[in-house]
Amino acid sequence: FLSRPSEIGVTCVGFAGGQNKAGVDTGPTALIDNGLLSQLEKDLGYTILHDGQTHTYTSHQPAPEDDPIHRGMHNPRAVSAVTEQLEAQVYAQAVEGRFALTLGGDHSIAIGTIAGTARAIRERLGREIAVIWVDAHADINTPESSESGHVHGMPVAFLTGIAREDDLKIFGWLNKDTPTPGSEGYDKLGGKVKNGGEGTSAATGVLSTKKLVYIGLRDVDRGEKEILRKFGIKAFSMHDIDKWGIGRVMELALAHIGSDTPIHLSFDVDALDPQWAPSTGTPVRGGLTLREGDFIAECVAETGSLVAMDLVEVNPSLEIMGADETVRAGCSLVRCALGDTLL
Ligand code: B3U
Ligand code: MN
Ligand code: MN
Repeated sequence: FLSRPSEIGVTCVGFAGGQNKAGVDTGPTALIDNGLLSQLEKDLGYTILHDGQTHTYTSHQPAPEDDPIHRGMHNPRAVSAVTEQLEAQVYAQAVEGRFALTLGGDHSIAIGTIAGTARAIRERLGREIAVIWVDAHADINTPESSESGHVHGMPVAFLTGIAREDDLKIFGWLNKDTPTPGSEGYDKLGGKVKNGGEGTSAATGVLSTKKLVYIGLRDVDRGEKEILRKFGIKAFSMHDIDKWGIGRVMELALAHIGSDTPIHLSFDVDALDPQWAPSTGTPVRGGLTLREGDFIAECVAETGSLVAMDLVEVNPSLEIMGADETVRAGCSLVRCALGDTLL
């Protein structure tokens, strides 16, 4: 139902405000300097559409003194403004039938990329997207469950509507079109209330909790585990990968999504073991090998249903010795997702 896109629309996001370590904003430049776009163009034959910029959205961001902590979140208005701009950019790529590739930046930017892909695919194909979230972390904290206040640990909660905000300047723009929790027929999380009874534990957001699959988890907060259980979200941890092998895990993950569903792959480079990707803000040992990471990307490419990808959390200023390795690993993941290693 989808033809292989011949064009890739690239968006580079130099944003670090979803966490507290400088340098992740230079991730896109490092990936491009390593030859990523020319590889996609020359070796894989794609047409690349890129404005040549790494966007910082500076003019859209409030001054720090105008962006106080809200519900424990750091820089909430800055993250909201950046992701709102990014949503429109990714939408504009995907609605034209281009593969939307976004290079980050910290993982808070996925609020914009996934919302943009979801809107474009709904409009272009009348379909809901599925998301494969590859990460050491679940990034599904609500502002209240988060211990850090870093929004890069919350994007999935806002996308699914598990976390909500009415203030348009603080992610309220995301759920303009979805029901307000607590309104008639909906419970406090926005879940549909059955004949006045209990909520169905289905939140309403731009992404359904049923169309989300995690791979690579190994550092999940207590509050996040509760959320995963409550909403019955499909997750393959490192334990599952050890037990079943990455081959079986990918079969199960893709079976959960179902064939012919447009897929957005959101890949946090910290899913890889620090042995292969040390230059990232929150490395966690016991992760994916480089081959397992590439294999995930290859399997998703093989479905022919991949419409968008994020590669995030490459921070070349951390572990300088390992920065090259991390950048090379990132480039490899993107190439694999675009079919490089398929014969
Ligand atoms: N779960 C923790 C840690 C974390 C999330 N994402 C990253 N780290 N990269 C949090 O801050 O919410
Ligand atoms: Mn992440
Ligand atoms: Mn992570």
